[in-house]
Amino acid sequence: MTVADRPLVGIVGGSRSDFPILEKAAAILAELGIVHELRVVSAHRTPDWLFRYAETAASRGIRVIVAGAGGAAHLPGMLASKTLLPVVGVPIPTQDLGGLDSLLSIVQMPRGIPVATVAIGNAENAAILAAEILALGDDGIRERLAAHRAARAEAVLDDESNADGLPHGRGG
Ligand code: RP5
Repeated sequence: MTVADRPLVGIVGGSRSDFPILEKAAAILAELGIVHELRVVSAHRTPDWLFRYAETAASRGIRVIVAGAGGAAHLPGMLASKTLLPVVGVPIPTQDLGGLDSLLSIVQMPRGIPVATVAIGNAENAAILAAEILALGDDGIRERLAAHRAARAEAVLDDESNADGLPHGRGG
């Protein structure tokens, strides 16, 4: 594996059942041309693997970790406690409590060990935030992010409901 092939973002889920949500983060990173990996790392079933993943991530070239977990979701916080890399937490929706349990478990980190937490199930925003962090030191990613955002704005402005000729701030 060359340096260019090494993942910059590590996406991890507490269970393979989290992948349908986390694959949305992977899709955004792919759109932005950011190399990433997607792995299962369970805090309560494989704590030793969690520690090893966190302790080796930076030396493998990972720059941001996106961690999704559901229920008593301690994976993002535990990863954050074992690495200085920024960790973005994705609360996974749950059957019994709708993901409020995941959200509160991830967002309510005690002081000193932050986890940047996105909305329940919103893995897309986790990927965009990871890209924004990487863009601080990478002009190519910054330009692709700007284009990505502009394309989303265009999609709203081009919606057929806006086709009545009213000026909408795009020089019209
Ligand atoms: C957590 O428990 C995972 O993050 C997942 O969201 C939840 C349920 O896991 P499974 O029972 O589907 O493996 O560890």
